[in-house]
Amino acid sequence: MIRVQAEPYEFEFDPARTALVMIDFQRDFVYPGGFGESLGNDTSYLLKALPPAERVLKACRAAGIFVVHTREGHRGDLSDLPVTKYERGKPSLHIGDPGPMGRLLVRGEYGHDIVEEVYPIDGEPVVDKPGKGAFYATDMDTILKTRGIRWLIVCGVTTEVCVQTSVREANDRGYDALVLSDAVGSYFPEFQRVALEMIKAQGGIFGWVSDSESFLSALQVSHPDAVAAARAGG
Ligand code: C5J
Repeated sequence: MIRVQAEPYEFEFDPARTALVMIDFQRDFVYPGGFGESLGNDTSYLLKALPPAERVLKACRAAGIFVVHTREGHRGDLSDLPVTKYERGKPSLHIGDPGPMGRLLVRGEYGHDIVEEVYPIDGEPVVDKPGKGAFYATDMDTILKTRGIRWLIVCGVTTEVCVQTSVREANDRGYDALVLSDAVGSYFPEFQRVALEMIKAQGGIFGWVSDSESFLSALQVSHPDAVAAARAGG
């Protein structure tokens, strides 16, 4: 078992039964010109989460920890897009409208795909989800249960929307989730802080919170080469 310094208390996991879940590191959220910016957000806030998430991803890959990625988005014909989500916020651009990175939040478009730094490799399932939660209308639970996964290490964007929704869903399905505070990002610094507080409050009502360095230090004890390579950028 690997023990990570975390709040509200130590997070203990078996790497053979753990998945790293990389949530929605899509150009549409992280870069200007995508869905996130169309809602009036400053996307630069999210970029801060990428280097820590990349180190964690590389270390997990090298340590043989299972990796799953998610993407939020919709079918090209928008048949899985609720009218409520389409209309919400009265944005100047809607989901499905053309933007500089393709149609906003539509599967198969350049903007919908995952940024290069944390791009999936062979053997890492990509779960396409129409909603905020990674488990709603997806095969995420089947993928994890088939491998006997119990513990989740969570990185991604945005902290108070798709990350928190997915952690709540995971909690209800019997997973223990550890969220890495510097490897998740929000457009709103205050929401980032409060969303993490919510997860770990009441004795870890939804899960645990730590940071990428604490996670890597814990992994280093059993997998020194994997962590050294990730820290060196390998
Ligand atoms: C949002 C997400 N913020 N991936 N999606 O709309 O958090």
